[in-house]
Amino acid sequence: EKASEPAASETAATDSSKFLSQPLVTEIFTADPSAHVFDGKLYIYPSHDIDAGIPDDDLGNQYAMRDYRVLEMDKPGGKVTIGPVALDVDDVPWAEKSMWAPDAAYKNGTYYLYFPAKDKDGVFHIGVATSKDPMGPFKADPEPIAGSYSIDPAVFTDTDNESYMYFGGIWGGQLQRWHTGKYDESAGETDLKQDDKPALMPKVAKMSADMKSFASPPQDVEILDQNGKPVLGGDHEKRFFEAAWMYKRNGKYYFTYSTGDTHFLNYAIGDSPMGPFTYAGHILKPVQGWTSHHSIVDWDGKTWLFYHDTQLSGKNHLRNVKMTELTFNPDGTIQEIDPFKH
Ligand code: FUB
Repeated sequence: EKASEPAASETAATDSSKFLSQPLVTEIFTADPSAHVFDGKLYIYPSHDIDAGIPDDDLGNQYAMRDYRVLEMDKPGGKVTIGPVALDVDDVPWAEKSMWAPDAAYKNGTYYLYFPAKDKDGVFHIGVATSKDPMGPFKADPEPIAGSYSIDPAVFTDTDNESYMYFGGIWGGQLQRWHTGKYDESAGETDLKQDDKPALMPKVAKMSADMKSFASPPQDVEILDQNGKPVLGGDHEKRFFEAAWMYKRNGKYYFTYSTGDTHFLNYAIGDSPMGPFTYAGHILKPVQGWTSHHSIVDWDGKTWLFYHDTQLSGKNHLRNVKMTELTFNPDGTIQEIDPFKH
């Protein structure tokens, strides 16, 4: 009888939940994890998901977040500390609601929190708030960053100390409404519906030395296919949707993003932080839940992917952040992760 029992390792292999990364915190719902290493410690700047009782729609009104809380970790696999409220929408003079995916940066003794929110007219802009402590509390500037719009700011500081903000998101993120450079509500609620034309591209702007304004107007982040042609609007498995993140490795710039309605995390590689970038593949297959949003950071000798899914709630708008190791092939390409096997 003993011989017919499966070995312990075989039993484990059939139970995929044993291989899932586990939520980093369970006390609150968190999403869109932007991870940074400051002074050797890891800080995560996530969205703080709440249930506001708003039904799901394609504009994401169910993502009705109102504040931010920072997570801190001493070592991979170590205890995760949940900070107090770092910034509340009531303390942002220009913002009314929808405190979506934030990011943070550090320069010259100051920590900067960047966040998208809707103003009183329901239009997304990007705000900035500062603190002397990476956990906050942060004090918001009275106005959004001049010339900013749409969602999902990601600020990358290069080895020459220049910083860049990547941003944008279509559908509920409103990027399609800025296709002329001015807000145009008639552009609708999804994309420009031009499947055989270049897709709407994310934006990048160099930051001024004060880290609170753009040094130059935002420009397109060009994502090209293997033939050097822009990825098309109809190519939903490749085109940019939201969740920009820049990661630099061996002198190459990896522009990474979510494909939204096809639920992949993708990457495209370039030689400059301003692009262009050539599409290179998927990083993460679809997770449980509609959205996928991530960051990539080197820490403790490894490269980590921070991402989220809905393991704790089973609901799209109540997410939990996770981390898992990212592995590169010798040619610099990324080994695609199946979230149900990690
Ligand atoms: O968390 C709200 C929105 O959902 C984010 O801004 C998007 O990237 C998506 O994750």
